[in-house]
Amino acid sequence: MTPSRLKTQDARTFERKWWHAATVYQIYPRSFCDSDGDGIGDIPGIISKLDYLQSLGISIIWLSPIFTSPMDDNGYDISDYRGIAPEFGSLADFDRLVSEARKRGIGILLDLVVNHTSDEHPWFEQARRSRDNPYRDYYIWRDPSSTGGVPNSLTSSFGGPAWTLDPATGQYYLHLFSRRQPDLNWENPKVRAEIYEMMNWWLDRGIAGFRMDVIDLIGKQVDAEITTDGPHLHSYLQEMNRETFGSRDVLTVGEAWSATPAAALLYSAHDRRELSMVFQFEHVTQDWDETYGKWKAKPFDLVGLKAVFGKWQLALANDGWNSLFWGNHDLPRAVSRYGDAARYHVESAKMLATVVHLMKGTPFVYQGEEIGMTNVSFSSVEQYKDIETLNMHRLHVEAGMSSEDFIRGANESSRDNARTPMQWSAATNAGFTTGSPWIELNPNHATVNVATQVADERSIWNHYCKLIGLRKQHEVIVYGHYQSWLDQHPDVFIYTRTLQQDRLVVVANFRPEEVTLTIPEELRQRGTCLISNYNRVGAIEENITLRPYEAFALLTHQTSR
Ligand code: TEU
Repeated sequence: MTPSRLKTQDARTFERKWWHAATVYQIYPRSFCDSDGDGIGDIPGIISKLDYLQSLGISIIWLSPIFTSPMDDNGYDISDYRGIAPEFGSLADFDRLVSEARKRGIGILLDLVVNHTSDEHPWFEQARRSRDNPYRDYYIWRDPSSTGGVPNSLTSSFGGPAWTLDPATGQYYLHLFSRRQPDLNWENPKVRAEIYEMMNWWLDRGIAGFRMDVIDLIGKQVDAEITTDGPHLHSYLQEMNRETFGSRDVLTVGEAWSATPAAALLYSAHDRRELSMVFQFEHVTQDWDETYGKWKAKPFDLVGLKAVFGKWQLALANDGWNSLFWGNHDLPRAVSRYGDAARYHVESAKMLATVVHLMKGTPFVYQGEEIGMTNVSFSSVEQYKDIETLNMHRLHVEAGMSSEDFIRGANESSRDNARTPMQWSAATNAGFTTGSPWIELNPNHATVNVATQVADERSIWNHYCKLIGLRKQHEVIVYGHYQSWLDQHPDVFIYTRTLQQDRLVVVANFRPEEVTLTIPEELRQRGTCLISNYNRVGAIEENITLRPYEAFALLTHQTSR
């Protein structure tokens, strides 16, 4: 069954890649497993959980940054690209992680944060010494405006201007994130050469590829106030591909908040020689407010959400590749956001997993999602640790909002929702640490934890195992053509995947109540029920009643249809 190219019902043939049938698991090292009792997760802790990850069935770990860092942004501010942060372990620990993971058929994806460094990186420490320092041009400096203020109106993602004055040299430097994350100057060929050399150094250690932080920003044109999709972006990525991973069989995932389907094809089309895929957020931002973004979400709109998923599935049907996910370390917990964690925790978590895992693309599971971990319910700002949340709290309170109102919103949208410690068991601190955790645990670890779910055949965890396994068994899940049905239905998501004689029908109810609907004639069929979060068996009839958050997938072989 494995010719290297596969004719699908989509117009073009796909060259098979090892990561097409793989599932990625994202680890946020600080919050995953602490082996030495300092309250912070570490690499030996991750190694101790590799058997667990192997039993889940994943093939790749995306490790959020583990490099030396003052941790202003939990490691997304790197001060030594070749060093491991001491709280996470040593380079020897990292090498052991790569080899132990490989023994279990798991590759390690490193988080490449090269839009910016830490202000403690030696390059920046040099650069700020004088205007004629050889490292000055590694960063982006501008004179004050004619009125003595910031050079222009670019703002930081974490609030406030993107410029900070360096008093010693009298110029401003650019930082699209915190002032402790100065942006590198990608227009400087020396910067690019240093980065490529560093990437090759890690590739030579046997990693499986890179997730590339905010890669859509590296082509920026500061004076024109263009940050995303700058004119040199794709030529830099083609150069990077040539100079580093292009000759190696690795996976590269670019984080691109700005990506449209057309842009995604520029990054990931087969002949472009750039990246394997982008991680784009249109489904995530679909219900964000135009002005206040995630801090003010609009009511959930399934019709809009289905349209976004469908648009991406079709746009990359013949070339390029999709990443599939609900959450990551920057986003709230999926079951809290899209499901009903209070009344239908298990049902809604399984439904959400079913919907994204059976689409075309590579699924990403964010740590704890496989047991349905939920958002926090913090009541004071001191419980929050995330720089973005703390900055936004200060700015909103300065603008007149009460701290309580802000926290109510943050409990739904803060990045810390995803960063509470992994819930391994019902033991003290959920088995995450024997010390005092760097951020409070979610008290529901008494009931929501790995130990309980691994032992329970009907758990969310076992549902994820099944979905990850199905992708390895059924080519229709990997390569089948996507088509959506009943696009205007406000409660139910139905799509089919078709490959040669096989057709998979996926049906999901997004509501906490029963929904009855009439199934289009073409979809009425008998088949094998591959997965279900209730006890659905193998038939879809004219009238069907879906239970709250019910989801199932039926596979039919054409001759039996
Ligand atoms: O995120 C990019 C980014 O744009 C986010 O900060 C986003 O604005 C925010 O999370 C929305 O709430 C990447 C990393 O994933 C993030 O953790 C880092 O803080 C950021 O880059 C800077 O490196």
